[in-house]
Amino acid sequence: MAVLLSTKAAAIAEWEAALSALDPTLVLHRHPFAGDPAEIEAVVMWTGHDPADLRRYPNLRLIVSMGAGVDHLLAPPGPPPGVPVARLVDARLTQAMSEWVLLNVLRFHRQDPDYRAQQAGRIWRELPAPDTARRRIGILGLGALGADAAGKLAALGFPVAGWSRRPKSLPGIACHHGPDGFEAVLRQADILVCLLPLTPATRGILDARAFALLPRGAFLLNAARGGHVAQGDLLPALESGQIAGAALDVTEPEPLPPDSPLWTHPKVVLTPHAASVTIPASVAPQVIENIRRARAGEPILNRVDPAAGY
Ligand code: NDP
Ligand code: OXD
Repeated sequence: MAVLLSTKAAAIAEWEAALSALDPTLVLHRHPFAGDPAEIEAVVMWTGHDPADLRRYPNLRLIVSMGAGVDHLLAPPGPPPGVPVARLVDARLTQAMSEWVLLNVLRFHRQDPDYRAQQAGRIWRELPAPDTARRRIGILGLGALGADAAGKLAALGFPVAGWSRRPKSLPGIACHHGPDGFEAVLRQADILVCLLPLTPATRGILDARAFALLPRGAFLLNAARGGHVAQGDLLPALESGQIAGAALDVTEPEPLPPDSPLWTHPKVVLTPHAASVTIPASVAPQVIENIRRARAGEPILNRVDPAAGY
């Protein structure tokens, strides 16, 4: 029985090395697999792999995402019914995302775009000093990533409110949930951070209505998925000043097309889906453990609920 790996050409050798180092007996194949489909018992995959391909393997017992997100593998027709899907929860993935969030919260909080513009014009002028205790942060998604970022921002002294699907309690964070909670978080978010999974319930959630709920001149950070932002609503919100600046790590589509106005927009900071990149050696132990569990019929770690979409 074998494991099928499916990711970018540049990353596949690193995945093979990380998994083989922990279990040299593991038989690994690369996608696309031309052998007998009955051989494949687990698929470890990233984007670019058509989920319909998962139906080809009659002995499949486990599907693993190579990232925290699973929208790519839950896309229609979805995984074969009954086959467990696992995602990654990893300390290094979490740490890297919190670094990206802190970098961009501080960038806007400390008026870095304005100071860079002043520098370009050789202008030596002090702007009004920012007040951390009054810069309210809203975090959409209080899961592995959102909860960590929220805690680190609160530790810096920012007032932090967060939003989840189900009720939640996190020390030092004003936790909200459900539709009323969404509005409550947005109404007071001077800086809004999106760390939601992309599901049918969250696609397009950052639209003109949501932007209008924000305090005028709010900043937006999106490191979740490009599909959370309603295409066409962001630019007008930036142009009107309702949103004063945006840091985007994700777009739809990716890569961002060369003619997108976001590339050169003075209020937009872009990174190429690089906020938090999976390190195969760091996550290999949980992947190997899940393969062992799938073989033994034991509960899978970080199992995804396909009905909830994450
Ligand atoms: P988790 O599953 O741990 O957390 C998801 C959070 O979102 C939970 O708090 C969940 O609520 C909440 N949520 C889900 N649906 C809704 C909804 N309909 N309404 C309100 N809240 C909702 O995910 P992670 O924190 O690990 O990752 C989040 C996302 O970040 C990933 O799905 C991925 O898309 C993105 N990501 C991006 C990376 C990058 O480099 N740009 C890297 C890694 C991840 P509840 O707590 O109630 O379940
Ligand atoms: C992930 C990602 O979901 O890198 O892990 O986007």
